[in-house]
Amino acid sequence: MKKTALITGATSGIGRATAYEFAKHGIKLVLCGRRQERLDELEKALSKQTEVHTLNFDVRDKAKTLEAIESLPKEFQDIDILINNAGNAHGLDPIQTGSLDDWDAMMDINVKGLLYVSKAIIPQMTERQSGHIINIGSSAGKEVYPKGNVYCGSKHAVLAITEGMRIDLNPFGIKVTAINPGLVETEFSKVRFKGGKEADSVYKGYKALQAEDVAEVIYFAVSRPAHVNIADVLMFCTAQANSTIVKKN
Ligand code: NDP
Ligand code: 8X3
Repeated sequence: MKKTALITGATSGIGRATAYEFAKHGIKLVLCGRRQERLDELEKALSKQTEVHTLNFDVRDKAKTLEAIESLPKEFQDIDILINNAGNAHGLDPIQTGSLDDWDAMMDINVKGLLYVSKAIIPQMTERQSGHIINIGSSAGKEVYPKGNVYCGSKHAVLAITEGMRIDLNPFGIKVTAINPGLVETEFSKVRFKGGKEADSVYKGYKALQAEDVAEVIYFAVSRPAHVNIADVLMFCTAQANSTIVKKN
């Protein structure tokens, strides 16, 4: 039987590439995001390969998140694979000058949003005693870099929550995976720098990971045999050694 995946943050970057990768393999898709026109484009493009349903909600809004997931039509209700991917960095500032709004955005989206979506889906997985949750963390969840403070904090939280999920969901046979990429060339830096020109140089002078590189690893994780769980992946582009060392031309 075809599996169904729900992907948050499917309108861009890693989430979008994962939607394309999963569609190639015939996985049914529930694609989530806030930009309706992009959801419509995705539905149109991927419906040729698989069944697609889209949901428009902001993961910061607890009630809307639960309501949207509850509203799924019967044929999309049983989620086998949850990709908790929606998230971003907002700002890159030392702690003493950081913006409270940026801090709220990162904790509310990257941490609390992930929890709201998980809360809406985990009970059906425990009921069926099966499922796979993949949380998109970051190398920023494994180390801290200058001015990364709260973003790194949010991704350290994602990793801790992932490990907690793996423990608590162990009796139910549910797989839990963290995929932690380094620099990936997406809209991430545009969002981090609010469209400012600092974003232009982030991926210059070396070949960063592409969203498709991460999507392939995500598909690898979901396509392992039943007894195999890829628990934790840290992936960098070849030019990157850690959060602060990148070999540029
Ligand atoms: P993008 O900016 O390209 O994509 C972010 C996605 O998240 C968009 O689809 C966006 O959709 C969605 N999103 C953002 N805020 C909200 C919200 N409040 N409610 C619902 N959806 C939201 O970035 P990436 O693809 O790079 O990022 C995806 C994940 O990967 C994030 O968790 C990020 O932290 C992580 N990551 C990224 C790395 C990178 O270098 N790019 C490296 C390591 C991890 P919409 O605006 O339509 O709602
Ligand atoms: C995104 C990678 O290095 O910008 O999580 O934090 S980094």
